[in-house]
Amino acid sequence: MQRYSVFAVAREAMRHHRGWQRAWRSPEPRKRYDVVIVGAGGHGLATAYYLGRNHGIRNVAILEKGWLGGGNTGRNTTIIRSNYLQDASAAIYEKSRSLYETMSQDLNYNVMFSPRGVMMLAQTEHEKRGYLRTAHANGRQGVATEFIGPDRVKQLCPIIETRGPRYPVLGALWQPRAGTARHDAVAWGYARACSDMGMDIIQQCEVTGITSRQGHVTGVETSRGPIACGKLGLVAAGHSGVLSQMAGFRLPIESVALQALVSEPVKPCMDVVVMANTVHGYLSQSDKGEMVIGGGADGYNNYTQRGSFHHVEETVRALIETFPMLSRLNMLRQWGGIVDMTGDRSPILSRSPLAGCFVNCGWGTGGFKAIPGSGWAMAELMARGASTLADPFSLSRFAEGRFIDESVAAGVAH
Ligand code: FAD
Ligand code: PYC
Repeated sequence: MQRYSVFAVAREAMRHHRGWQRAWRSPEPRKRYDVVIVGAGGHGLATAYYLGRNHGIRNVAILEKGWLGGGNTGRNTTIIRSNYLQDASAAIYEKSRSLYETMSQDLNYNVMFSPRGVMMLAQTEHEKRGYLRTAHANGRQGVATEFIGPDRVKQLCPIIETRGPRYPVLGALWQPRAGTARHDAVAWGYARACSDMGMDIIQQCEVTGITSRQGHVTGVETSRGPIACGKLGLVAAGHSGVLSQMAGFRLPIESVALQALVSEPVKPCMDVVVMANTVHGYLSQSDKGEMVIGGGADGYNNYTQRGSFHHVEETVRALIETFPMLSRLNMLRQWGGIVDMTGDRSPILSRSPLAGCFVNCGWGTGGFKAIPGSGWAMAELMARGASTLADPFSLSRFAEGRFIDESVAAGVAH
């Protein structure tokens, strides 16, 4: 793999940038792989990467029906944090956040991780008590968060109206090393590293069927022909239910649209991320100057990657009360993705009823932050059959009633 560095940029500048290699190969699919991963989003690519890097399993194909990173990985609002309540969640999200800290160096690819700090506003007494509880839990879990008062909120983010008429800001749960990263770059960085390890990323290759013999997976049918495999990982976010049906089992997942929008670019006015969950809105400023805005998920199941119009209005209306300056901005564009929701708002990282077939899904509205941690844990599960980080998130928890309730920490109304 050609290394990216300041010297490489200087060298290429001298020869009119004619020497850059393609970041990843586009091979024809082979007949068989040790492992096939369905879905070249962040989680599928990270799973493949850690299978190769941590476990030496490199005869791997990642199959993608569209283009890599074109699902939720390239559609999210890039918030990274680990301020969850339950121990199992704090462990995997904090592992993930810490992997983000060194991801650019690990992958030799600038993912623009920006630990600018994330605050979750408390705008009711109930919410304040909830975040105080999370701050205490995080203290015991080794996750650095604190509850801050309204004056500190205003100091960190001057454009907030803390004395709003309906929902004054009573404080916030503050995680200073949380932040954002460039979402496409995360997918591209993993893809480049996977390709460099000899793995095949096959785009425009839709999985249409899953084959098995005597209860064990044997391969997949695809739009580019059959591909045999020893192990199969289903990592398809909002389409996980469709794939599990092909494998002959059902998942406790609902697919709904979540959308986001950005304003016209403005001068720097906000260098933290703010989530205002009582009013259902969140806000940050991109490096290009756009205000990045999101709200709650649509209230009905569907597979359209658009989102409904009334949600845009609701989100902006809610946020204007806390951020009055937004009312003067023109909105530039809006988009949506299909998120995969479980009942307890925690992911599923698990073996499945079909031997050799594993599932990684249920990240819902909050899986961008989890990409490296999830890939690390899923790779361990697929390679070794067990993983300390993944095991609490097995499918069996739904049968056992052992829910990992993160409906508050999920941070987005649903
Ligand atoms: P995806 O990136 O969706 O990848 C799955 C891939 O599987 C897709 O590329 C799809 O084409 C492919 N696929 C599906 N079916 C098949 C098939 N049959 N054959 C082959 N390929 C198939 N999370 C955060 O942590 N922070 C945020 O700020 C945040 N904001 C969000 C905002 C929005 C608007 C949305 C929609 C989501 C947001 N999320 C956020 C959630 C986050 O984006 C997802 O949880 C995460 O990206 C899921 O990654 P993934 O790799 O599992 O899925
Ligand atoms: O999980 O932090 C999050 C998030 C923010 C916006 C959407 N999801």
